[in-house]
Amino acid sequence: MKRTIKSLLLAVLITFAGTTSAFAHAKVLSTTPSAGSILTHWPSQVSIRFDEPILKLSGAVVDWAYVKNSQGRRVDTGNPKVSGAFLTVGLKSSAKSGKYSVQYRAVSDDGHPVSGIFTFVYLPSK
Ligand SMILES: [Cu+2]
Repeated sequence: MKRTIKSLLLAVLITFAGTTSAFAHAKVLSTTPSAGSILTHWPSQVSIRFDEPILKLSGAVVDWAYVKNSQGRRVDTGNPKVSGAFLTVGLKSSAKSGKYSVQYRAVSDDGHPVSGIFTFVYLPSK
């Protein structure tokens, strides 16, 4: 019991001690579509999978994801959904061939934001 309290205290101390916390916050495990992929079919959504549940605050937008075409126009439908370790945003129903970028930000359970960007190419088969 005492040991548990000690390690808890230690954990708290470490958390507040440094800017580079030893406690890893959420990392991206995979994305759908995957980064750098070439798609022949336009997906209905884009999702980012983290290694732990991400924070969801009602009434505050802390997690977001934008999908843009090469002209910088958004092709997502907005209002990304957070479900456990997944951040998902729907896409508009059709798109032109080209390169698309996905930019996202999510907040870890520990309150640290995690952001990133990746691209995929849409090249419909004729
Ligand atoms: Cu963290």
